[in-house]
Amino acid sequence: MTLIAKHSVAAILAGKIESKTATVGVVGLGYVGLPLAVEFAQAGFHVVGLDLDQSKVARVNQGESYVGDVPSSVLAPLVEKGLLRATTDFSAVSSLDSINIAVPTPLRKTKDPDMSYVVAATEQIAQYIHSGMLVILESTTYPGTTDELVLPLLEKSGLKAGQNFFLCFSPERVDPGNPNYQTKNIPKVVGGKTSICTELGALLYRQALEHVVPVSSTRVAEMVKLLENTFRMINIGLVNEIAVMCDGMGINVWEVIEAAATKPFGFMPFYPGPGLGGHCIPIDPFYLSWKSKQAGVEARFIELAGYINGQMPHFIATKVQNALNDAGKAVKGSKIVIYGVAYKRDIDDVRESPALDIMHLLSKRGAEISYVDPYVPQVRFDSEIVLASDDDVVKTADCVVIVTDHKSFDYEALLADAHLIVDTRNALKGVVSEKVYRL
Ligand code: SAJ
Repeated sequence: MTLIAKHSVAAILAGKIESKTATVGVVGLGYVGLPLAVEFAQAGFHVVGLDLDQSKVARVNQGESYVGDVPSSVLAPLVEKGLLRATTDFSAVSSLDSINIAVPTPLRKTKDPDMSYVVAATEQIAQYIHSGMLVILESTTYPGTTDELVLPLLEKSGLKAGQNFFLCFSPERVDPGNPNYQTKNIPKVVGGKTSICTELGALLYRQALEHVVPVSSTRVAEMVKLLENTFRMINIGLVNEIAVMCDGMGINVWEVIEAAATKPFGFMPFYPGPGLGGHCIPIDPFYLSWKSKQAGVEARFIELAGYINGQMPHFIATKVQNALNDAGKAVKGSKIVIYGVAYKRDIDDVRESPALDIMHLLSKRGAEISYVDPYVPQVRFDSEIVLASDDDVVKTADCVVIVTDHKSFDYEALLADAHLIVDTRNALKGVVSEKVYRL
């Protein structure tokens, strides 16, 4: 805190933060931004949420949540008390003392980072930024983004980072639907352009969150998140390769992993599956490999794991083909039901879901495809909208492929009704039956 005390502009902002008289902004009211805005409002700050989507803005101002982790019963009182409001009008930035940017950072088809959302939000902020503001980027991105992309755009205002405005990066670690860890109790890493920036970022988060982890720079903070999710992606790739090995050797990989997981140290179980879905794990590591290539370092683990994970839908399609062949049938003309299309169990998100790849591969081989998923009423598949079927479709199917093991599925009924099952998630753990094939 001594650094701040010596810096008049920083000291004024620190005083506003500590007295909760600071007005806090959040750009991007999605599964990251809305919970964060709510935490700041619950801490007593006046919060302004900014989003391009008028319907999101309207729903927030009506106290109606559209994010599973934020109950409307929590949101509505904050709106009613005037602690939280939303707008599409970025001129509101001129009245803010701090602003967190939580907008998407997708990949282009070429696996290059798409920074267009970050640039658009930053350019809007740059129009209204004023002396004494704290800007924190939260969107997952490559190391160097804050210093090389965001900082210059903001300094076009004539202000100087670290002198009359403050700039940090803080990775979002939101895990939608996680019953144990939510925004308030997930440790929050934050790194600033300067030490004073870091101290101010940490001070702001400490008003609302339980555990703050300051680091020495924005690049360290950016790299922390990429290490976390690259670690996950590569270990999933490893266990998928182990599964393919076990398949070739006639070994039950699920039993192997379960037994290995009894090791009380030095091992962490990951599980094979039909491929890698979601908007984090398949995406984030390629932000790292893209940037490291620029530094002249090949990210070989990432590329290899990406290849292996990307091959899993093909492996599953071939397993389905072989199972049908064992029953004297061809894929062509067979009725195949995909059981579960969300990218992981008990959620409704189908982004990057391997189920869509498997459906495409089997359809290309001439199968008649339908799907069952209580969380997903319809999907866009091969440029058509396909509606979910109900369970009855199982009885007349030639093969059912369990791709996402929702807990709500009745696996006993499935086992009774289906003629042939390919289980990619060990949902039928321990079941021994000629009609059950597993990864
Ligand atoms: N998957 C496997 N095998 C595994 C684990 C996951 O095949 O052992 C697959 C899933 O089926 C899914 C994909 O990988 O298709 C991603 O699954 P995920 O469990 O990693 O879930 P995500 O994508 O929601 O990841 C988020 C991440 N959270 C953040 O980035 C803040 C991740 O860091 C978390 O570790 C993860 O949630 C979590 O633990 O739930």
